[in-house]
Amino acid sequence: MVGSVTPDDLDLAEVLRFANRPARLPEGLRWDVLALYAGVLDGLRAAGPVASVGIDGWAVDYGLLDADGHLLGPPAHYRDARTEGVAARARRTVPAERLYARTGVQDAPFNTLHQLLAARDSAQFTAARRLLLVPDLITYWLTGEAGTEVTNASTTQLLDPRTGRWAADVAEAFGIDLGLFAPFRHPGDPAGTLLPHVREHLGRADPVPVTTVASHDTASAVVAVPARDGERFAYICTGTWSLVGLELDAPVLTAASRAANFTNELGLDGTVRYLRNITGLWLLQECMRAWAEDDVGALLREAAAVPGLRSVVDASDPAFLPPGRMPERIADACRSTGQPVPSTRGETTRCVLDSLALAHRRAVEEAQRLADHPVDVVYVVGGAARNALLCRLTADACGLPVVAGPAEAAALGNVLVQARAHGLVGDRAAMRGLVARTQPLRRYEPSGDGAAWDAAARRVAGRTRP
Ligand code: LRH
Repeated sequence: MVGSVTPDDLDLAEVLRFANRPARLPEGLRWDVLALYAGVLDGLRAAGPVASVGIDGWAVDYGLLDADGHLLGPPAHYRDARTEGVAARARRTVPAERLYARTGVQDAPFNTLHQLLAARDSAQFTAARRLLLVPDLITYWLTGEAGTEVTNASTTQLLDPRTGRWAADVAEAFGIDLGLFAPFRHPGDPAGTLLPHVREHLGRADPVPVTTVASHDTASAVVAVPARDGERFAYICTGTWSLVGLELDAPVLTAASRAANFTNELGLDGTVRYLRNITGLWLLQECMRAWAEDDVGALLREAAAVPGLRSVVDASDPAFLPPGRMPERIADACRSTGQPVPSTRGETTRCVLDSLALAHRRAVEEAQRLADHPVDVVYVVGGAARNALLCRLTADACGLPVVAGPAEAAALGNVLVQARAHGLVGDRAAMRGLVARTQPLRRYEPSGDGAAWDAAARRVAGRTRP
């Protein structure tokens, strides 16, 4: 994505899109990170003469480097089964209460901490001298400079969200050597310049700066939430996941917050992203893969034509985390909760969308209560901003207006942080104002039919915790 930023204008153009296809190797599900890097290089070439480059990506996963700085193998996918049962064992070393009080991170099987505990006896881990989170790994390959970007580091379950520094006592209790991590860098910091062979590939003679952005894609997306200054808002960052929550000044580390499985991740300028991970459009993506269907528009039309709220599943149930057999798994979940089993693609799609809207509502409600932070509006950014049915259902379920857009929020947030580092735009409020003035947004008012959603909520109640 190439962004053009002036104090009055913000424009984003897609120059190249490539697939991110993990592969199942005998040892497990792995990311094809070389293909991703090759895609990045192709994209940079297609982008032409840009003034700065910034890399963001999904959280928690990492590559391990040996003493020569060489990658020790493809990074494991956070949906890989290697972390099964690890969290429960980890709690015997550090009790859940203490771990949450120190790191504020949700109890999820894929947290970096659990991945490290699952991997630590492997030959690969024994040889590892450096750990780079995936966006930091791409940045390292582009610049030769290793760093640990702090918004993404906050998803490892090894960071203290109150200080933005490592929770050294937690790492020590688990025997994790924090020396594996490179020094911290913060959004806006320089991250080096493109290495000579990269510049040669791009046909650039001049040094091209790489700028640290909020490298966790969700942190970048929250930067581009077009909220007005002083507005009381919740956000839903949509895509494979739905990340539903609030922007706060300080983490919420209470027992009630832990029980509700909210996470405290760091955002731009020391803000806290207080949110819940919901198994977002992954549910639909996996159904589409099973049906060999790539026309989401057709499915949404079929879903709009069938009755709503017939069957709902718990979209934050980690049972939906692994890939495979998604339509059947959704049908099983409906059957086991005594609800009608969706039998057509339209019914299954409708079940997914209703379930997501319901999970959005629950997270918006609980976040407000747990953080004592009421909101008046919900911003939907990311891919689902283009999904009118899901936005409408979310507004109805939450009983709040939804403002949808931009769909490419993570890319816009990435570009805005680079632009700020280069003196082109002001503070967070100015960035958001620029998004609001320049990007197409659509507002959905709630229909007021709260009772039907209340009844549906009761059907999946009590099934949120892993
Ligand atoms: C979204 C995301 C999310 C994480 C998950 C692993 O892409 O970064 O915020 O929880 O991937």
